[in-house]
Amino acid sequence: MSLPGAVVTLGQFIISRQSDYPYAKGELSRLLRDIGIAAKIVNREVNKAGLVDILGAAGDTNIQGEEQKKLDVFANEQFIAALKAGGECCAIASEENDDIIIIDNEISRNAKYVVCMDPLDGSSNIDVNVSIGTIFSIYRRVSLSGPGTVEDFLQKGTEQVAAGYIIYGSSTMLVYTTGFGVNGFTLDPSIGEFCLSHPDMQAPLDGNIYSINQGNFVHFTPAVKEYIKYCQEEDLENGRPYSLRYIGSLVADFHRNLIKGGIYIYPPTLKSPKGKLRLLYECNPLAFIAEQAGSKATNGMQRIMEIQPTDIHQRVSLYIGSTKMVEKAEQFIEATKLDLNKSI
Ligand code: AHM
Ligand code: MG
Repeated sequence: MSLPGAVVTLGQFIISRQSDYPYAKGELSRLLRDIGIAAKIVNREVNKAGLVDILGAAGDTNIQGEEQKKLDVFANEQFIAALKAGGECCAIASEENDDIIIIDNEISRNAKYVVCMDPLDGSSNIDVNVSIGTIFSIYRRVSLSGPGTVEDFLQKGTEQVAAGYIIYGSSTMLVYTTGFGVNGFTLDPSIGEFCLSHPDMQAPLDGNIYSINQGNFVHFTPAVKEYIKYCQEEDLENGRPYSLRYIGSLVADFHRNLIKGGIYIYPPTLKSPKGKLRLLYECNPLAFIAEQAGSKATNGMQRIMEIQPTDIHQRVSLYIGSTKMVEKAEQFIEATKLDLNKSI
């Protein structure tokens, strides 16, 4: 127990919550700690990104003779290195790698957990000083021992043991859940620690922000077009028209909507007929956090966390955010399905 008003660091908080898992021996706590360490290293580099003209661009060689890496490549390497060094995870699936990364050494080979991650999400915002994020998700392996396998990753989101994100924004935050609510930690740069700043986060049930790349309107399904029109209609009693806010970094759009109330949608488009976002690296972890905070996440028809993955890089449509808003969007999808049935 900490004294009222005392700062609680991520490390202290993780240890204090270990008793939530009477059967656990501390492996999950150590895994979360490893992710927190990598996040701080990536944060340091993200903050330096604006100095690229001074320090050299990606591909250049710096003064120490080291090659400057693109930030997303750097982030991927840092998280992989931290997870390898920690020894609590037997395999990693990353949005940046075609195949799973098997950590086949003495210590990690028989570790209990596998980690899915999008090391630096929001690629279009990386070089322009706009918020970006890291998303991660942890599963207990299904193979009994030995090197991790693809099957260890092809589990439904309902099997997640923990999930979280780091947002590199006006301040850097780490938000995570282990299925006992959602807690947010802000990095205090003066002490280099993530400190508990948003305990037991609860999302508003309803909101007045919608987030979607409306530039793709022409390619949206009739249901999505109708829902957008609904968002734009005047209905003063119910707070419409809603505000459109779209950063183009999923973590940042999700984080804002989680706190203020809102819906984020990435539906199928001509360019991405199955949706753009990845089930394992982006949708499942955020769905776990959303549900734990009282929000909702579906593909328009089915709960995201109940979708059976068949491929580690699988893409899905995503409707995520305030429960009432997601349910309203689903009503539009249901209504167009009924219309279609009538016309057949
Ligand atoms: P990325 O993993 O290549 O960065 O793509 C995911 C990102 C999300 O962060 C964001 O919400 C979305 O793609 C934006 O896509 P678009 O530019 O098509 O609106
Ligand atoms: Mg991504």
